[in-house]
Amino acid sequence: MLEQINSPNDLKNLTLKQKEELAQEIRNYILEIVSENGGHLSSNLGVVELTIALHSVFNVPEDKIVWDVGHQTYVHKILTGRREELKNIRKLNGIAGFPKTKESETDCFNTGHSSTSVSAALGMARARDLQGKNNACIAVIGDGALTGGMALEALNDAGFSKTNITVILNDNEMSISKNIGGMNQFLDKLRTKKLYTRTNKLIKNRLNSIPVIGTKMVRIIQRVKRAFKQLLVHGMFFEDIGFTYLGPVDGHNIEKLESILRLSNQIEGPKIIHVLTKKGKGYTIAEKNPDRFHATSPFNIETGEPKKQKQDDYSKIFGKKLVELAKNNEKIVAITASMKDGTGLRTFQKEFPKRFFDIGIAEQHAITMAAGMAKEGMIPVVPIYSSFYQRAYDQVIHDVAMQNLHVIMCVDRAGVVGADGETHQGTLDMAFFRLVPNLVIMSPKDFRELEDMLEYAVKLNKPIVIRYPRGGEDKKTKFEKHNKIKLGKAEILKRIDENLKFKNQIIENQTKNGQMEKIKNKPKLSIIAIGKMVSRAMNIAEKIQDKIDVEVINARFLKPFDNQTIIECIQKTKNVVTIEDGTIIDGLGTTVKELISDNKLEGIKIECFAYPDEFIKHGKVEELEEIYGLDENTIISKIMSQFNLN
Ligand SMILES: Cc1ncc(C[n+]2csc(CCOP(=O)(O)OP(=O)(O)O)c2C)c(N)n1
Repeated sequence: MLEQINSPNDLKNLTLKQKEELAQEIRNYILEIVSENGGHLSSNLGVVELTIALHSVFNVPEDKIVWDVGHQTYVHKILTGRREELKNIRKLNGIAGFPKTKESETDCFNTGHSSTSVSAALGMARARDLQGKNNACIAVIGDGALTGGMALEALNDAGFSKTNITVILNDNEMSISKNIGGMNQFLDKLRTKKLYTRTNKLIKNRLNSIPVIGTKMVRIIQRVKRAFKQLLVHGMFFEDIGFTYLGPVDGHNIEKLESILRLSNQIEGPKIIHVLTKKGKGYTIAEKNPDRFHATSPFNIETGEPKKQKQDDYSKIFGKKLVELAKNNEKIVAITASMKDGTGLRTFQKEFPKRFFDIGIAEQHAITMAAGMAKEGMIPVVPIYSSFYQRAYDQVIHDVAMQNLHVIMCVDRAGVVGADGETHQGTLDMAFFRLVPNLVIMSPKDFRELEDMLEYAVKLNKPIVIRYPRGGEDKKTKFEKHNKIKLGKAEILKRIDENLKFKNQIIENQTKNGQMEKIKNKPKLSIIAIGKMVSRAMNIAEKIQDKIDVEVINARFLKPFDNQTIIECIQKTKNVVTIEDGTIIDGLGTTVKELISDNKLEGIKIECFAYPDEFIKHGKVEELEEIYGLDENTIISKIMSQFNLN
């Protein structure tokens, strides 16, 4: 069946039984691919029937379906002509793991960050109305994403707008972990209202028995239905803010789904369809552990065990150290925006349940709430992925930094993260945080330095950013020395041998024509790096030190920056290279360049290695580093040619 589906049109003539068979084939196909490549599993297994029903009833690309977060679009990609391409999903030059407008016209809007779908679909609906068109505009949003402020802002506007928009609430009671919050409690009331469902069934049967439904009839039904609902569910929030609520409907029953979608098509104005699904549906191991299989590395299908054993990573080290610090300091609290596992807070939650707060996918709220807690004497620690910190930028400025509050903002997944691609790359945080007055910004070179920085941050009564990458330490460099952290002080890891400076050293270098050339005085170079790039700088220094006198400086702090140490180094060597895993704009390189020009340092050559001013595509981190010239070999060869030593 799967082989025959090359576009949504191929779906439209299938019988119900064929669609059910297709659903099973799609599940197996996704399971095979994700177990090989890694990726988002349980959310995709949960929306197979929903996606089939949507594409059976609606016509993309004319009708617009906006997928919130977009991690659950593998089925959509299969049904919209990308079945074969799915084998290379998330790989370099393969299709993306999220919807991309440039990939297919059936992906009507890029997503990746949560809770944007209702705003985007409402925008499209309003554009449609202004242009006199009549296509459907649909947002598919999870109950997790519904905890995000943006989704609630959009519902507020959409309900009032009276325009034709359909919100499909894909309710599996899970965010990545168990969903939380008042909205979840409210949905719980709806989930369990059997009578409510019966009312809907009644209406649906009535509607199904009428071949063409007149608008007047629909209006009457809507009125009756609303009256029923008000009786059955106290404070029917969605209806009260202007939506027609339909459901709940079994999200694994294609027939029921199609009929409720058709019904919604007949109803004017904003509609919300409450669809109940099971995360991981059809793969028992994922059904039992939906959070573990939300996003997974390659695994064995029979056992569910990962193919490669997980190594320690920065998030885990952060979590462990925080628990240790919290044991001795009752003021420490931890806040997560629905990412307790990803950010390493699971043990903290177990050990200190009262001091742990999962506040939903609501980064903005997380930061302002942290500011409130800090104002009243607690020490909030808020690990959020770099790209999701973008959401909370104003809160960092307005609520934390401006009031100079002691909030420890841990920027996890900083730098390039790999397969999740452009929406998830954390290359912008140094640039956008550097602009903010009062912030202290630091980044550790290894696990041990992260622990030291965290310990230091707990004592430092200031707004603090600590950024660290996805994954583990660089195995090639083992740092023996760990100098004490001092505010705004860099660490010199490798010094130029001062004695050698005056020896007229002669080294031999093979030139192209085979002659031996003698070079007097080795050139000198300062390599300044920050965070994970410090170990790269050390590896590079090892490899070039017999041709160049190198010193390596671990900047540690982007702000306050160690102007004095850096100026001293630069003046000695006159040649500088900076290496960072962030954008070229406004990070470490820019800081050093500004230092050179502000202090009118003359005769200095500087080359900055960083990501270009563009959105970084998906692929393995090592592949992307090579493409963007941040790998060891490219940096070495550029340094060599700078000194004509190639
Ligand atoms: C702004 C933002 N914060 C965090 C995330 C990480 N994230 C990806 S999916 C997800 C859970 C989404 O839950 P839900 O919307 O219910 O979808 P489900 O996976 O359950 O289908 C989270 C927290 C994100 N994508 N965007």
